[in-house]
Amino acid sequence: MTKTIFVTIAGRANAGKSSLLNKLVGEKIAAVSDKPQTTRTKITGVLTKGETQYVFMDTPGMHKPRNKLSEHMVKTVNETLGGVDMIILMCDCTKKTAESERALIRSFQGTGSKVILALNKIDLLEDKSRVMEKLAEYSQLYDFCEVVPISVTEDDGLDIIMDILEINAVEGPHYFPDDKFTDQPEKVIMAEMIREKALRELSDEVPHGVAVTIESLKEREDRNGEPILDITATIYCERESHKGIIIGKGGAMLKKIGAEARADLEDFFMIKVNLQCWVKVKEGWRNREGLIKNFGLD
Ligand SMILES: Nc1nc2c(ncn2[C@@H]2O[C@H](COP(=O)(O)OP(=O)(O)OP(=O)(O)O)[C@@H](O)[C@H]2O)c(=O)[nH]1
Ligand SMILES: [Mg+2]
Repeated sequence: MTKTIFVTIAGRANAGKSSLLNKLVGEKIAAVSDKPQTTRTKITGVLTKGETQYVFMDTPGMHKPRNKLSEHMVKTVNETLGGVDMIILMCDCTKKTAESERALIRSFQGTGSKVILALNKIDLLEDKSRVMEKLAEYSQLYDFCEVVPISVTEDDGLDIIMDILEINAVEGPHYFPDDKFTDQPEKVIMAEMIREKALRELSDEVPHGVAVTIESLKEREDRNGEPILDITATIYCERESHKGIIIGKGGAMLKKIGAEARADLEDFFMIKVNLQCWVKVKEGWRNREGLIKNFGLD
């Protein structure tokens, strides 16, 4: 008999939710960076192991909305909390609890949601007894069904999470083909790989106002008869001054972002890639519904 479990991964920004999704699914499907608000939409990752299919939903980091885009992001989190079998609340055990996090936990109250508290980044704790303090602190906020200290980057404790999920999986059909690992279209994965590099390379306000779209995709043969994929992408930003920063001196920054993205794209799609990136300005797009919709972020 086949089994399935739907799991929402939620928590404050930068806690390591997308890192967890990628690690559990075993594929790099969600962008990861040290900048808060890296994830902007719900990203589904699927893992089928034996009879059990795990459907993970990564969500944007919970925060106080500052513009129309972040209103959509917070709405996405709230919508993704309902109707699932389990929730993993990802916390950063090196940080104090935030109000946005407490608000998220309050929203579990009265719903009877089964929530696993994952205390992430334990590799960064010098004093391991801090884990117990964190556990006590969070346990006052909600009756978590399990508490697991983990480190996603060190692959520590993730087997315990998988065991808990396996036990909680329910008999029923698999909702995705067994070899599928995400519901994200190819073009979205490509755009996110480029945006991730922009997030990692740029600083201050610039990366938060970046959106990426794929304009064209064409497979052809290169001079040696090898297959090559031509990708044209547009990197949008909010201001003329940001455009200059993204392009960089003599085009150096854009070249760097492009080269890093190309390496990832070639790894993921297992084909040689020729990537061309253009930079355009869409003034204040994060507050313009039409543009948010165009970028697939509504
Ligand atoms: N040291 C350490 N760093 C981690 C761990 N897990 C994630 N990180 C880092 O934490 C940062 C944030 O990771 P993400 O996976 O993007 O976090 P997120 O919760 O998805 O963030 P948002 O999408 O912005 O909400 C990245 O720099 C990760 O490499 C961990 O276990 N230990
Ligand atoms: Mg994320």
